[in-house]
Amino acid sequence: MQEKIVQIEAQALSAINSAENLQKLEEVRIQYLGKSSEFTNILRSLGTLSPEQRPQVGALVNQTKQRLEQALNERRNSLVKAAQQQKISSEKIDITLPGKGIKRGKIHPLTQVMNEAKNIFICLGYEIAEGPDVELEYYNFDGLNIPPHHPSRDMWATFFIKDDVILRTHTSPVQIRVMEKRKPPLAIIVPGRVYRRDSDATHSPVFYQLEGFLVDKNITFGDLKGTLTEFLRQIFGRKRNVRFRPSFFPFTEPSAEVDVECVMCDGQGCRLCKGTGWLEILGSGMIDPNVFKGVKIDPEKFTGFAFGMGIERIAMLKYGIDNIRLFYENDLRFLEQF
Ligand code: FA5
Repeated sequence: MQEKIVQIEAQALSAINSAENLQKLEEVRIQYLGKSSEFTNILRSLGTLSPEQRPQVGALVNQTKQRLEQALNERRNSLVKAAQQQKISSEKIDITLPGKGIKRGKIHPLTQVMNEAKNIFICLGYEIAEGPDVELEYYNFDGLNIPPHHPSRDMWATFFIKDDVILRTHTSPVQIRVMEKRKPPLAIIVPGRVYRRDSDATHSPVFYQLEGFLVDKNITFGDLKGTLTEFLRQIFGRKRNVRFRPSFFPFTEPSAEVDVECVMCDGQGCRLCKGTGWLEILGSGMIDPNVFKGVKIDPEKFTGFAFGMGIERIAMLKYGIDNIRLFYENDLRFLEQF
């Protein structure tokens, strides 16, 4: 009996030491110390031994069992450690690898151009005023000498919200809002978003305008021409040709549109300028006496000029961009160039 126990212990120890993972080790434990193992059978059969043998064999069985349990524990610990070690080395992160850089944001090209335009006028002594995007029909049209049902309303393809409330089609309504409250001398610019039912390579349904107006005694068309020419020279450089072309706006008389030589084709004619060699960027004129009368400013005493320019058009000309939609698609490959 004793010999058998010694033999089982030797076999069990070798099985324990060669178990290569925790599952195998558990199988070894069940095989040698489990309920139906040879060892348990020996314990069960102790009763059949003589009274002299029983304590000796019993003690041997207990000591062997303790040694095997200790061997199992040691092997278990070393297998757990090895598994941890392997996990650590397989999940190792190389902290010396270069990380993903955080991209720096940039100011949108339209904001850049708007800021540049605003700064030029601020340096000329103008102050900034603002008005609402959702505007009363009165300020967008009637106050600007455009009565209801007058055909000139067709110049602005309007988005209506309800009968007398619209999305403003230009920044000119702010002229009326300011002149209702304040009296000349006035030198004001109005940056803002405007809306029209309009869409092609040079027209967007939402776009930015910068309005400006100067009202004082003895303001002439010469002041208008001088101011806008200086502005355009600062924006486009002294060499690019600019032309003033007679035009019509119900709120100015006389009126002029200002074109800048197309930068894509240098005036030769291309898709962007529709073959004309020129791109229209602003409307302007001397404020109509009817507008002054509506805001209780005496047109006999005061005169003034006003202008409204499209910021997208200026940006397209400055950077040689032939489609207005590029400004609104949020494509980083485009935006990162500015
Ligand atoms: C006006 O909006 C007048 N309020 C301008 C004005 C102000 C005239 C004060 C006289 C006195 P117009 O509709 O032409 O005018 O628009 C002015 C400029 O906005 C155009 O020259 C053009 O540069 C730009 N623009 C017009 N429609 C669009 C559009 N759909 N998308 C982008 N830019 C546009």
